[in-house]
Formats: sequence, C-alpha cells, structure tokens
Amino acid sequence: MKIFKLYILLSITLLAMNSAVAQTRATGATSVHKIILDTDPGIDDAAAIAIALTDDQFDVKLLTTVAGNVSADKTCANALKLVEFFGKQHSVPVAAGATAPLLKPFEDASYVHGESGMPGWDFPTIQTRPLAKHAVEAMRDVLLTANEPLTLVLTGAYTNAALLFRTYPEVKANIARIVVMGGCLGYGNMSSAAEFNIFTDPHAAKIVFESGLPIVMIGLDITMKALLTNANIARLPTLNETGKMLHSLISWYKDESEGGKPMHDVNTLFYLAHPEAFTITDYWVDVVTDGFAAGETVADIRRVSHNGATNVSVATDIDAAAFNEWYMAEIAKIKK
Ligand SMILES: [Ca+2]
Repeated sequence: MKIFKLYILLSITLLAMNSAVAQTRATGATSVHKIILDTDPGIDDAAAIAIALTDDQFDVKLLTTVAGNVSADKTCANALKLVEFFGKQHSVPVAAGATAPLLKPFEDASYVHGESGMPGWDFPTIQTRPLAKHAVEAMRDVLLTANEPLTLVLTGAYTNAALLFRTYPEVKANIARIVVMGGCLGYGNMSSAAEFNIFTDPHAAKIVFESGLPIVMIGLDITMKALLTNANIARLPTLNETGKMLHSLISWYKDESEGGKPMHDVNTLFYLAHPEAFTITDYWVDVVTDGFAAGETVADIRRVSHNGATNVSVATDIDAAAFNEWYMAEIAKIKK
C-alpha cells in the first residue's frame, strides 16, 4: 500500500514537472542568469560580450579582464570599448585583473586576434575608467554582497578565478556554478592536446577544476563543431550597427575552419540560454600542468579512478544549426 501511495505521489510530481517544463517552452519564459563574466577580449569574447550586455536574459554584475588573447591593458581597454559601444558603462562595472599567468610566462594570441585584440573597427577613445581595484577584489566584493549565488563565466585564462579561490575561498558559497570555455577531450588548438585558455594558465585551470564547485566545460569538442557559418558571417552587417562592428572584427579573426569560424566563448552563453542544445557528460577531469602535454584536460573516460566521482560536466555534443540560428537572432534583436 505504501509503495502504491509513493508511486501515485511520484506520478503527480512528474506530471507537475512536465507541465511546468511545457509551460516554460510554450511561453518562452526564461530565467535571468546573474553572472560575472571574466574575459580576455579577443574577437570571440567580443562576440559573446555583445550578447551578455544586451540580452535581458543575462544580468552582468561585473565584467573582469585577464591577460590572454592580448595583454591585460588591452583586454581591459577592449572590454571598456564594448561597454561604451552598448551604452552600459553606468550599469556594468569593469575591473582589470591578472597581467600574467600564475607560473608560466605570458604569451599572447595576437596572431589570431590582431595586435589590439579587436581590430577592424574604429571605436571612439575610451571615456570610462575601470574600477580602482583588482578584478579579484571586485569579484570578491560582488560575490559577498550578492543576494543569491551567481554564475561565474570564464572565457579567458582562469588566472583571476584561481587567485580568487586561493585568496578568498569564502566566496565559493556564493557561486552557483562555473561555466568555462576551455579544454578539449579531442584535439587541442595550441598543442596536439591543449586548448588555448587552459594552455595559457594550466596551473590556474587545475585550481579551478579542483575547486569543488559545479563546473560546465565548453571545450573545443563542441566549439569547433558549432562554427558560425560563412553565410551567417556575411549576413551580420545587414542586421544592424552591432552586426557591422562584429563583422569587421570577425573579418580579421584568423581562427578559421572549413565552412565558418568558431565563436568559442559565445557557446558559454548559448549553453546558459539553451542547455537542451548540448549533450553533457560528467567526468573527472584533471589538468596536465607540465611537460609536452601541458594544458591538456584529461577526462577519466574509463572511470577507473576517483572512485566514480566526477568534477566537471563536459559538453560533448552541440546542435550547431541551433547555435547559428540563436546567434543571428540574438544580434538581430540588438537595438544598435
Ligand atoms: Ca576568450
């Protein structure tokens, strides 16, 4: 009898859950993602920041910058150019962070993103100043005063996040989850095994992956599949001023593949907006910090270590057509 009652209760609960999901789909209602976005703009970062700053689905509490695609002074300047472009300089604070990886010497990727990191568009001289505190201090302050846990989105090297966790571990209680662009289970783009963000600061990545917080890893396995097609890139300038600006940057972007260009960082936001477009598999993931494979993210695919525990939810597949459709619609609805 008890089992029967439990069955009925479960059925009712499942029906209610299904109905709630159906209602959400029918109305298109979505929750607002309150995020701290830590970036190194960078052309694909710019393509992501455009959406983060303009779509009401994302509430950017803080934009922080780190040395990565280009040097730290340039990534901060580029973030400020973008907040001014979108008129968000009074609502979205920018804080400059780490100027170099934790241990490795800094090497930029200006051969991919141009000398400035955002070439091809004549942005006005910046009027806005970054916060008068380091990104790590700014992250701490925002997290400790947030009235609910925030999502940390990392689209550059993870140096700021690693420093934050080492210096102020108490902030972890106010982080709901971390969504990172980085890593790969297959081929790397810096070495055979390593992806750029992890390769840039593998020690920081190791600290973040061992933080104990829920982590979603959006790596090359899916970003190299979800290319923004050449046809859509060509259509960007017809959409609006934002489309023109992004098209100019992307024209300079040397990260090319057959049929289109990968918008790596944008996939973190696409994941938050449309997790149903992704296949996610939980693994234990370790980061190699030294030697030939430095920067490799090694997933325990055979599940032979760590007693079955996992620390990272890895995106292993993506609906590339849905990504393209969403991205173009997102840019088209920007009122500039
Ligand atoms: Ca980036």
